[in-house]
Amino acid sequence: MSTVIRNGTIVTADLTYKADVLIEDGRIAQIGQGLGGDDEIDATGCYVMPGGIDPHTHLEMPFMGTYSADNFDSGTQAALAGGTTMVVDFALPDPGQGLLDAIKRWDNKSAQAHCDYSFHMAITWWGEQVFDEMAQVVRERGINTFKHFMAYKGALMVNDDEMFASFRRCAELGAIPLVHAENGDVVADLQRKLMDEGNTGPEGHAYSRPPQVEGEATNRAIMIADMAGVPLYVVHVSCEESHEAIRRAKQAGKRVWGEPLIQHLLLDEGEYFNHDWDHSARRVMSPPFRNKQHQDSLWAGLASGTLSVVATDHCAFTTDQKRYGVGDFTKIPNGTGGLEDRLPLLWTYGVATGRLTPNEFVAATSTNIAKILNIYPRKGAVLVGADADLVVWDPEKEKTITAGGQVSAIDYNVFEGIAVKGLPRFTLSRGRVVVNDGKLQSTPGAGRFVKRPPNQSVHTALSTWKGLTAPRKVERTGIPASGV
Ligand code: DUC
Ligand code: ZN
Ligand code: ZN
Ligand code: ZN
Repeated sequence: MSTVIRNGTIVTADLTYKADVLIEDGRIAQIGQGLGGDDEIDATGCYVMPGGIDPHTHLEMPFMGTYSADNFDSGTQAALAGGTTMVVDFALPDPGQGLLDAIKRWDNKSAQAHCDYSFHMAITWWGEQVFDEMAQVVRERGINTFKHFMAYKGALMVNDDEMFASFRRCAELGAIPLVHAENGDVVADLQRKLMDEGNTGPEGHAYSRPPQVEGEATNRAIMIADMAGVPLYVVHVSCEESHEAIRRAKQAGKRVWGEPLIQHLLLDEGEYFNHDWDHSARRVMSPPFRNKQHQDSLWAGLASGTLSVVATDHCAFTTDQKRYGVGDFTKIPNGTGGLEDRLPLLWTYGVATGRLTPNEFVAATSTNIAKILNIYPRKGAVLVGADADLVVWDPEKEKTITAGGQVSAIDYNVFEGIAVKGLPRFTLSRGRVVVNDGKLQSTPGAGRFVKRPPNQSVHTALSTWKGLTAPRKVERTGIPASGV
């Protein structure tokens, strides 16, 4: 059985050209003119692009007393509906839980995935078991990225000594550390102060996480990574302070990548003020939305290449779940959705406005992260031999985003009422048509885990601090991890 995508214009991170794409056994078999196949997909007037890769999702995540509402079933369907054909979720160990046990839990959740997926491994504590199991995580499970939360004190947060230990271990294993960069100590202090003063509403969330807490943590993580001799990937860069730290590091030859979210590019802090409680609480995420100057900084970073990847941090909670925080903003589950809307929004407000070229769009939504995660060109490419994870993109197709029309399981959409022009006509997951003119026809369990081997070459230029081997243990200097 073969399928041919005919009459489209192929857009990759580098090239734009007219050609047909022949797919056999889930892979791209041939690219050329006048190709034929058993099935034919008409891409007249459309772009044929690598499907989106969202490197930052939290599906069915145990967090702040509940679980995020989109699981691998609804979440990956939402992804496909919006042209995203692979997600990377975060396997989170419970306090004191081993890494391999945590991955097993994520294996169970992800059995319902409709598209291909992978995991990042979160390091939430440090000890001999973590030290030892990191090697197995990389070598046996094919996970080459380790996430560190510098915020969520008393829950997911790691201290600097733990982070330095883990970064050095990453260096030994050829893995890449990721950071959620916010100063968790300062956030906890500001939260207490705001609550004491009676600022209990969702706007307190924004006040407790100013850009400085993010800028400080980003700088700190960059310096710690430099001393450990590892590259660094900074998730959800939301402000100029953090972007500036990344720019400066890159300019000094450090290998640091920054990931803005579609939410921070388009939504601003006004959402937390002069709105009703539900409206604002639904938009509580960390980091919070920022002002227009920060948004301009992020767009400039994407155009200039100082920021590399647009993600979502998709972590959706229902209005009822958000209401856990009535009377105490620190208990509002942090997170927003975006999986379904990332590509159409970035196209409409990035490409159609002239801020990004179509090629830059592909780089930011797919190819750059495939390279960073070491799965290129199997993913993120339109090349012979690559997986046929493709989106046939209709730049003329329009819709207005509404909660009523979405696949995500929650009862609202933070982009409600925003018009998009540019949507998938077809989405293909390893050669299968899973979205046909807006209609989902995917299968739970069809998605496969994608192994990601370590990429030693990104470490080779970073050997200044060689000889600092990772410690198997560190004394905890702060309060112990106590669960989510
Ligand atoms: N931020 C969120 O808003 N939700 C999930 C975790 C995170 O860091
Ligand atoms: Zn985060
Ligand atoms: Zn508003
Ligand atoms: Zn996240």
